[in-house]
Amino acid sequence: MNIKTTTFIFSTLLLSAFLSSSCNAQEKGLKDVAQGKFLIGAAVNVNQVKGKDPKCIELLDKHFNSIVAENCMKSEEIHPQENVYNFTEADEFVNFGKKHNMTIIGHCLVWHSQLAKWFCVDKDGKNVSADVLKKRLKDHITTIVTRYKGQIKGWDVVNEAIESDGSWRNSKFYQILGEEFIPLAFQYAHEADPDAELYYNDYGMSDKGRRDSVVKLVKMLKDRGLRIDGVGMQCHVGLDYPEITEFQKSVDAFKAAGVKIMITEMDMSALPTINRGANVADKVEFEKKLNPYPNGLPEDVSAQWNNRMTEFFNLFFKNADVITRVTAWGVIDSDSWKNNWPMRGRVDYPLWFDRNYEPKPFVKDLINK
Ligand code: 9MR
Repeated sequence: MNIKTTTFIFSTLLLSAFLSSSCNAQEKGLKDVAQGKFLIGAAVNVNQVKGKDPKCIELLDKHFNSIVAENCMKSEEIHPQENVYNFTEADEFVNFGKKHNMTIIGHCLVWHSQLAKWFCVDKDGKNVSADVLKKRLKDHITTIVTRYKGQIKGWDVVNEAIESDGSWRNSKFYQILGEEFIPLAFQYAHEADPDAELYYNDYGMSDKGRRDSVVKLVKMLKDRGLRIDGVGMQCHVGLDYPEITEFQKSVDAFKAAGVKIMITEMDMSALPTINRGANVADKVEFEKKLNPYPNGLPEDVSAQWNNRMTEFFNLFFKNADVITRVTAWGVIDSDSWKNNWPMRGRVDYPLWFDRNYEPKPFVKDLINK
């Protein structure tokens, strides 16, 4: 072999090694970056589950290893009348998760919002008695959890029962059963599937009042010998709230209370903040000045958004001993509920992938690190 041929073979080998390593780098998804640390989840909607958005499914396969039902398991959808369950979409969701090798999360068994109209009232619209509500809660939880036993890894058992100041939300469940509805819900869920993980899930979890009350709630459930595996920190955040240090304080507090933490509904609005919570009922009228980027996010705002996402992910990785899942509340920007809340018709940029299915810069940075 002459020197020319040797050089040629050597350069070809080098080039193919380079190409294959750069291909591998491109093939890596977020879930690979978080491998061994936490799951990467996404809330999916019925269109995605039905395969109507194939590009979105590609993203799910590449970057995610967990899914949660955005809407189809809420009582209004799955249990619209006392004696009527509608499992079609929830079944499709679970089958989709199994087909795509996802860890499947159920959301949510007890929530004051999107509550089936019949659930807490009698035929005259008056609150039912405590005994009637207990029976309805038990039937609801037992039927749903039993149906998906062994297929759903964990359930958001109770969603959003605590206000920002730490007081109990004055929901119909609370009005009728007091705080007892929470241990009852955890008990019924555990009886229906003893192997399922059980979570309390809420937004605004870095608010001190809510943080302290969630810790008390976890202790109360544990003191009674009930199962609670984790606390879901929804993480619907904005460019100017919450302070990352306050978020860390809540992570520390929940860790000290002896539960796992899941970041369950992450999105970050890039628009001016109107409302710091995530209460679906809080709405305001459309105003043009509060929809400043209808045709795309300016570079400086995008940079600010990506830097702050990186800060959040740094926090997640730093606390990977206790954070077991990080779930985005949707896949691409156009899917997000934030485009319509708290003001209908805004164009927001809150998710990890843009309207063209492209990863945002912070995602690319995480993957190429
Ligand atoms: O993203 C969900 C949106 O499509 C629904 O219209 C709304 C009401 O059911 O719920 C949204 O999801 C909420 C989640 O279930 C609980 N935490 C707050 C989320 C955003 O509102």
